[in-house]
Amino acid sequence: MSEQGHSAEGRGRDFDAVIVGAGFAGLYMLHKMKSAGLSACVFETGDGVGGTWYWNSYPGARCDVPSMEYSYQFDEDLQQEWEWTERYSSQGEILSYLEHVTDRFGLRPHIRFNTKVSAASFNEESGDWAIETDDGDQVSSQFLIMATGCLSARFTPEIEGMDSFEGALAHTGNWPKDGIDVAGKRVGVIGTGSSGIQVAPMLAREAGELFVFQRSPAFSVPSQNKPLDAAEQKAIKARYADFRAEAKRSRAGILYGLGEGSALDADAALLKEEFEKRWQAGGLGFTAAFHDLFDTVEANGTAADFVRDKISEIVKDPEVAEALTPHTLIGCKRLCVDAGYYDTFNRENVTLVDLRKGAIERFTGTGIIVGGSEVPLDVVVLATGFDALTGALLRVDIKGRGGVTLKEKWSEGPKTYLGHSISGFPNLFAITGPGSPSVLSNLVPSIEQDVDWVGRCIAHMREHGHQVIEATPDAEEEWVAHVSEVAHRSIYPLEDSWYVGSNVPGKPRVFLPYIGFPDFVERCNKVADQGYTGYGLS
Ligand code: N01
Repeated sequence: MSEQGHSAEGRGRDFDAVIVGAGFAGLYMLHKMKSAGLSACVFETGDGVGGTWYWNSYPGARCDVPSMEYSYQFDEDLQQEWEWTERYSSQGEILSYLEHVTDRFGLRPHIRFNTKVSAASFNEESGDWAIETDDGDQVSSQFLIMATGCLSARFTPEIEGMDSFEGALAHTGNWPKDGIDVAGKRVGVIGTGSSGIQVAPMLAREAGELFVFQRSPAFSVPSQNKPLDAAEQKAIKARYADFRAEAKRSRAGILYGLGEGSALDADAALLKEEFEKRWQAGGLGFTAAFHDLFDTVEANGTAADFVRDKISEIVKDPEVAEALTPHTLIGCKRLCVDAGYYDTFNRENVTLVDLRKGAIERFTGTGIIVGGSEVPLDVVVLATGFDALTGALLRVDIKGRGGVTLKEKWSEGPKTYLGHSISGFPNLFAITGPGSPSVLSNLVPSIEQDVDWVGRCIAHMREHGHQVIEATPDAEEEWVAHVSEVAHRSIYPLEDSWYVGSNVPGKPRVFLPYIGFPDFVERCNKVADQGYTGYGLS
């Protein structure tokens, strides 16, 4: 490692900062550390950069935040020069962008690929972290920065006989780099969240037969993706700073154009007109049609009813349409964005397997047994999601003060201060961790917000000769209570979803993200401006 031994403090440690993960967060964090003259190293499990966009290379993988917003803004030249080709970028284009960023800022030599961080423990005497990798290496660092992503720890359900399946089996979150040949084959997809909804229409075009195994139907709205208009791109770039600033003032940090009216004040004609406008415009702005769709069950129901009607219009077989129709709140389990998902079920080679009528019993060597009979399959795609927000952090054996593990500390749910700091775990930062806006915001600006905050904090420590920073237990308790209180002002926590951890058996039910990007930024800035209130510095 080129930076080894160049600690600014000369205290004999290997690095000032070890960063885990080379996705959007890890790359920018590395750039920040390098720019500040610190020695830093990124450890990355994969053999390339990209994080989420490296692993989720399944057919149809695409972002559902517009390209002009789902990109870095820390470097004006970068954002002016990069040309996005579509309104919503494909996985491949985002990966090319991140590779470009890596080389443009000279980051590659400071990334150790094919190396998984397995454990980290805080040394109370030296104030450093000892970090172990799965190849048996150990390095020391003052700061440990977990840039491990919100949706990176794959969730694979335990289904009897899965290992004995003789066909091809892949999780969407770990798609084989040379793809899977599905042409003319019998293909099964388990799961109908965002990943399943994106992959199914693509597989249906190639497969001989596609079987979609659905346990819970999901709400999805069309993306209406299209090539990005050159004039539109130019106009945004002409005022990019203002455009970004405007986005940051919105609830999710995305320019959805939140409707000013209440759904409860609108009559049937206005509801239909507004929702239809949003449906035609495409994307997640659908649930911003009225300002109160996440405030009350009644308001939310107006949007849910509209999509239910759409499903029955699109899907020709009424029985299949009914099986695809969720009778839940909309958007409280992450809203999906698709390219022809419901219409896929009008194809002759596509079958919906409704698991509410008969659960998956087990795999055989040649298929899946459902409700007593076998669905023969050549390929099975697990679109079964992630152990969101906490999974990637807890899968590393992290030990803080007194040898207390993060797993022990979070046994009843995650506790953080501002989403990135954890009492008892000094000098550790989690980028877009639980208790931050993260998955309820545009993740790239949220990442930049956290990285900038951590960068400023470390600079403050250097300036004032501090070696160790740690959130106080009181500040953490208050933050956890605040995150929960804000969440419970909305109807989000009412629904089962990965937002509350209910998709992973045994995971404590806690609403994980913080609702409200502008409020979060204000609070974080205030803490820094006031000299890091809620922290102990020594
Ligand atoms: O995961 P999910 P995902 N038997 O948890 C089912 C982001 N993302 O990977 O609902 C049968 O949403 C499970 O069923 P149920 C986005 O934030 C973004 O799709 O628990 N089924 C569910 O249907 C998204 O929300 C993009 O009853 C089983 C599915 O698997 C997040 O990632 C694209 C099962 C999991 O859905 C996660 O999405 C992709 C079992 N034993 C992902 N276990 C875009 O930017 C689980 N399921 C567009």
